[in-house]
Amino acid sequence: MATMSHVAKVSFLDGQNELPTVEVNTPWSNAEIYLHGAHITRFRLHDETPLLFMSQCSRFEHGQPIRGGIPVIFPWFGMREGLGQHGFARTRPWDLREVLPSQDGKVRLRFELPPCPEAALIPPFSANYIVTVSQTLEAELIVKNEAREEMIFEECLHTYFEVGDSTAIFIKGLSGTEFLVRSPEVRRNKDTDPQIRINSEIDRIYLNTTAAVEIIDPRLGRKIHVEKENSLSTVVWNPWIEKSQRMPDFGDDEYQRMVCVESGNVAENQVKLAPGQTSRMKLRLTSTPLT
Ligand code: TA6
Repeated sequence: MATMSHVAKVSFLDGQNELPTVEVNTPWSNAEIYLHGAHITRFRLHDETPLLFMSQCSRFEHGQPIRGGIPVIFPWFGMREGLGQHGFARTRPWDLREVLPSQDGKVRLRFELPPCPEAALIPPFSANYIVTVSQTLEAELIVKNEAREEMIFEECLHTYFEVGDSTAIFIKGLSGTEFLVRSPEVRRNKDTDPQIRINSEIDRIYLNTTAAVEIIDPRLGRKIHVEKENSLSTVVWNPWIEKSQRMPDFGDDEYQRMVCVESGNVAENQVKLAPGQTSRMKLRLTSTPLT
């Protein structure tokens, strides 16, 4: 166990199924990241309920996504015929390249996606993921086009939030924004409600929005703040009853304690990078007590 400075501690541990993890303890918070998918599985402010939801039924297996936390979705969002759902970044092992504690107690970690067979599907690129743990959790996905041709991709930090009761929360920040739903058929709507409430399955891709989102949770007495940079899409998802029962790595009743508010660039907001160009999409999460 390495002590990186008197105010923060970084430990390298075996997680579930002996997958390697990095645990970060700061004066304000505790975080856990698996090298598998560079997957943040825990972020909690001391003496608070964890901010991120983790399924009790999650798999921790090579080639399988972890259910909960922040899956890194890249280089595509959704299903690709014969290629699977939500890209390959979340099911590959990433390399931990840097651990940078700072005297103010923050810890910054840089992960890099090493070459992998699936990467041959798209032009040469480099992908780095910077996680900064403090009173807030910051995650930044940095993609550089290393090819001599344009690179087009989708990206999404598919964040699962822990809530006291998903039917009691209010999600604010997306009112008046257009969104896509994809089932039973693709439809484009405009959200005219002042806030989102959950009382059935919801799976909406909000488009062309840079808005911060607030999840107001009266049951846990907190407000979760979801801020983003260089992201035009926000996805809101709760599987509800029937889909929860169909998901083998998700408990039948876990839809009651989670909501996904995901920050990315998907569908018509896909990213187009010229040769040598770099994109930097950033997410910042924290929570404050409901006064
Ligand atoms: O982000 C919403 C979504 O695209 C849903 O349609 C649902 O499939 C969810 O992602 C989870 O996908 P996964 O591949 O992790 O089961």
